[in-house]
Amino acid sequence: METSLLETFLTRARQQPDWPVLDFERKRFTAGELAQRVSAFARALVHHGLKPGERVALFLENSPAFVIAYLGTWSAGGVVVLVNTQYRQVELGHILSDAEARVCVTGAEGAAELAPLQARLPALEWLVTVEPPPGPMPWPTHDFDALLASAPASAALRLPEGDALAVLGYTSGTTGRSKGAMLLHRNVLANVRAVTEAWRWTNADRLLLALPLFHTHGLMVGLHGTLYSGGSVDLRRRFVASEALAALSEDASLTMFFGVPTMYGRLVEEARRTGARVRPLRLLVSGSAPLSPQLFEDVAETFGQRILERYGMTETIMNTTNPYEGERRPGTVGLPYPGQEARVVDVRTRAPLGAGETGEIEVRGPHVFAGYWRRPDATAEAFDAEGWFRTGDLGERDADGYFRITGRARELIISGGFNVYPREVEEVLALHPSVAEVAVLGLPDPDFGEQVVAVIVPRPEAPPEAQALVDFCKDRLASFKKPRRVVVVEALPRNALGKVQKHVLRERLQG
Ligand code: MLC
Ligand code: AMP
Repeated sequence: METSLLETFLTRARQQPDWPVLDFERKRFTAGELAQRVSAFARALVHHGLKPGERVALFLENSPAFVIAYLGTWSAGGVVVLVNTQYRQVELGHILSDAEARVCVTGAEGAAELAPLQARLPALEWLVTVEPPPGPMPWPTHDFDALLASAPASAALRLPEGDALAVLGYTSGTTGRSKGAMLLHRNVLANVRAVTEAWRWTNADRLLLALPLFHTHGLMVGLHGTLYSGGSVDLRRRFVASEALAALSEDASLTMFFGVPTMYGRLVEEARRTGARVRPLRLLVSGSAPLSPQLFEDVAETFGQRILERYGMTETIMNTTNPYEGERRPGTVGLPYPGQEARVVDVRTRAPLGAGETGEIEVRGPHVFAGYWRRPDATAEAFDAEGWFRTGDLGERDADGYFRITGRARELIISGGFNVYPREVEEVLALHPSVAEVAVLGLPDPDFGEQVVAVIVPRPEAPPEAQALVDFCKDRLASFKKPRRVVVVEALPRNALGKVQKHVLRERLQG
């Protein structure tokens, strides 16, 4: 029995080297070609001194290079650190220094973003770039293709053990400082088995994948499932509704599409505008953010298909899913995957609740991560003595076992499937000279589901200019975290303890 997804992929690549696993921008990679490059990348890492367990950050757009660097890092015994390409100085500096990444694989823009951070990243030793860097870099820098071409012909590569660390996925806590969720090879393997089994994913499947590979949905569902099942993937650099719709209408080989609700909303709009007809696929999956029953119906009407909604998170990969066979209920996230558990507990007493009662969702099983990187305090808080993980999501289970997510125990805005922690944006805005006080919250948005809104109390001597505040955020944080709306008030509503009452602000702003 294999102990890692890497082993499954390499074994199949040996047996079926001509398996056409990956298409990207009119270039096709067979499994044999991909495996050969994965091995070359791993040999190059080892040659340059990477030791087992050391971290390699991928700050990279979707491309074959991402897949090669990802699997190649595993093959060298390394640990992949995933970094959203929109991240800027604040997030990037924190993640790369916290993970003590030794190597970073990136593009030209990424290299430009990294360069000023040299003093903060003493562990970072060298870069691999998939495009020429914008100028001289403060680290030794290797071109990706040249690195593969010059890899030594042999190196002792060992397959990872199941208990070895595979990925650090950074996810924010309520403090605004993101934490690295430690996923082991056995977590990854257990979940991809469960997902492919639940969705009847086989080597006859071909997935259109336009989700970013630096997050769970695109990577650990889309790519992992493809590699595990022996199917194939049509990988896109990014999601463009017109292009995705054209592929879904014209390419008869596609059998699946996975997306966040924002993508489905845009696809429906595009289909209505152009009258394009999507071919019936075997499976449409939505997740990462709530899919409204209205959008579920719109997709059913436009595409003739009932979306399968599922629920996951960085720490646990996939938790629950609507059934492949059986009823897919709009507004629910279905039932636990095979071999995994989920329950709802009272937020205060932590006692398990019965059907129809609302509390916090907890999950347990072989898919659940091993804890937060170098944060035993946060890890201890996140688990109970019996190994149940507190998701921070509020919900209920109905009499048939279907889970419904009704809210969040933690303060979190999900905009177009990307997470924004209000505290992180508040900390940046509080540094602006015209801001005396600030509260950030999420309000409904027709395209992104939720939007970031900043409520500001200005300093008397420095009246704020909304655009300047937005730009201030954009210079420091990922652009999707910037406020879409800035509201100026004289005072923030506070309770007797002085805590900002965001629910009062929300009511006022929506009213
Ligand atoms: C982009 N922008 C966003 C945004 N995405 N703003 C708010 N929310 C978002 N989600 C902003 C950019 O910062 C930019 O602003 C402008 O929109 C245009 O950028 P773009 O790159 O052209 O955007 P677009 O291609 O339209 O992106 C929309 C999107 C993207 C839906 C394709 O957001 C996306 O790929 N979302 C998927 C996220 C995802 O994979 N989540 C999974 C997490 S895993 P400006 O001002 O700079 O021009 C997880 C677990 C699980 O949650 O269960 O799956
Ligand atoms: P992340 O930390 O980026 O992995 O985001 C995980 C969070 O996304 C979960 O804790 C949920 O709040 C949310 N999420 C994922 N899937 C769904 C879904 N189908 N419906 C509602 N929220 C979801």
